[in-house]
Amino acid sequence: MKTSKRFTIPGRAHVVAWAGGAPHLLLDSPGAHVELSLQGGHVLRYVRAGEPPLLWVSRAAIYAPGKAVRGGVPVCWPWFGPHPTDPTKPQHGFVRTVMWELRETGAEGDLTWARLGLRDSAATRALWPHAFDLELAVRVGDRLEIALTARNTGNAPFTCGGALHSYLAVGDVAQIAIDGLDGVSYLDKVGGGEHTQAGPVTISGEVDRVYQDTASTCTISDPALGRRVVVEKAGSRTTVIWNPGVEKARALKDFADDEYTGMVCVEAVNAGDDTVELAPWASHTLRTLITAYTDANQ
Ligand code: TA6
Repeated sequence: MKTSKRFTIPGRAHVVAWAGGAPHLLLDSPGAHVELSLQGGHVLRYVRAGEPPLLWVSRAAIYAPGKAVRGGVPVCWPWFGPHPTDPTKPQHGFVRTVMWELRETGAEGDLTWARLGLRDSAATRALWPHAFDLELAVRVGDRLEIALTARNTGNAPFTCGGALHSYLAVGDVAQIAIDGLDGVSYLDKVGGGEHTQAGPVTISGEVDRVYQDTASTCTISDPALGRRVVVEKAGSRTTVIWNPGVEKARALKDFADDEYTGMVCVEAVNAGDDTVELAPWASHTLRTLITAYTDANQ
């Protein structure tokens, strides 16, 4: 794929060729570095000066055409999880495995940003018979902001779900506590049933929970790394918390067996009753904002 020099901003933005075949865009602000792949519009790295990375990517991740990288912030759209009616369609929709176009890069003061886009095609319409324009805005400054705007460019309404499926890096998942979901109802995809969260979410074994009707900010307290990671969201009424645990990690070929202790997913989602209906030319934005406070800079 040809990407012209027009997106280069010295010291702030440039496109590099990547072994897996997809160009990667590197974005730098005075205090942070972000790397994203044009395949999937997939933010892979977010590192703040002097701190361990905030996003997690498996060392067993597979970088290949048509394969979503295990980690970072995969973009799931126009559905989250399995297709509502057709199990032969790809899990988490189809946009995380196709090439997006780079539309703009910019830098001003402490902020560096990029806009990527994806429009419907014969291939997407074969999977989902609607016309759309998707835009992903990535902004890095004192935090990482990722905004996915979906616009219905057809002449009939459609309903879509989706997720910004963030993999956050933690020092030891067994020691973390996630605040922000106390009292929220969730579907337990591991043990089954619907439950109500009591206090912070802690992780001991596989956790796969769909928290419903919540707009809350989640804060991950990570004593092993001496930091709190704050995951805000907007345009999302569902939050998913996922850690595969040892067995599921072992079963995933792009997830090294021992890595489940170093990550947790805190995902800004719209699924189930929280999907969005868009009239012709209407749009909806799903947003996640990630930052961290270390014990040193509380
Ligand atoms: O967000 C949690 C989840 O739906 C889990 O059930 C698990 O499947 C995870 O997403 C990863 O999905 P993937 O298709 O990327 O392997």
